[in-house]
Amino acid sequence: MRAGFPLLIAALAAGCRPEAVRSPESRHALAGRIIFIGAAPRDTTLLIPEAGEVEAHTLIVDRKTRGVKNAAAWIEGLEASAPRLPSASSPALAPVMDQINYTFVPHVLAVREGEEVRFLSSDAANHNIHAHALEPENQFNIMISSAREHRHRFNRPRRLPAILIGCDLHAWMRAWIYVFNHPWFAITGPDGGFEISGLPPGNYRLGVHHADAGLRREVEVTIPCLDPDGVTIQFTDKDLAEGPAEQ
Ligand SMILES: [Cu+2]
Repeated sequence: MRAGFPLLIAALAAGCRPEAVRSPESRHALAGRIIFIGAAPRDTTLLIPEAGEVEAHTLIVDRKTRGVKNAAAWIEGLEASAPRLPSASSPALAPVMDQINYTFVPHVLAVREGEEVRFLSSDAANHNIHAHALEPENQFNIMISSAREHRHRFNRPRRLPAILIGCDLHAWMRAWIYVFNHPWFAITGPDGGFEISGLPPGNYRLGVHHADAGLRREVEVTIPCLDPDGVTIQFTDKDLAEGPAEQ
């Protein structure tokens, strides 16, 4: 019973029952869901003359599940034991941010520090890619067309969780890139669900962030987690007060 009580408290705080302690070498997945209860923005699309109807960059809540998509979830406290990034990865496997119909696709991308990110354009129109960051090594501002691509390796932002990517030619075009110095992260799908795999047993902090809405939370989690639904992080309209995470 040495560590049983604190483990139990940490697990219950995140809505997750602790499982009997497994061997330190075992690896586990943490499932979770980010939901929003309250009045979310109603206008979730924009009508753009060049592009037609595009998704507005705002808090988008699934009506059925109340899930919040495009939020980042990550584990803190394991960075020191993170496996090294493979030095020679195929460009075909590199994370891609494309521009399709005047929209960055995906709207939110999460990568590892030092990993090569490919920026493409599938549009006939010219676009600009402007990375807004506090760190000079994470900044760039280039023109791009379907005839060329741009590659960049980001460092982990020191203060803010995500780097804002914009197109100066089309003000509604924006995206976010999260950069982590470990592999334990995920971006939520349309139902707000996420899964982070490969976690050794232990107590960690789970960070969650929605950049457009400025939602941010940290909770404690215990791995392994017996609950098949994992952790549920709930935000309400009171959490919207802080506004978007502009840089
Ligand atoms: Cu553009």
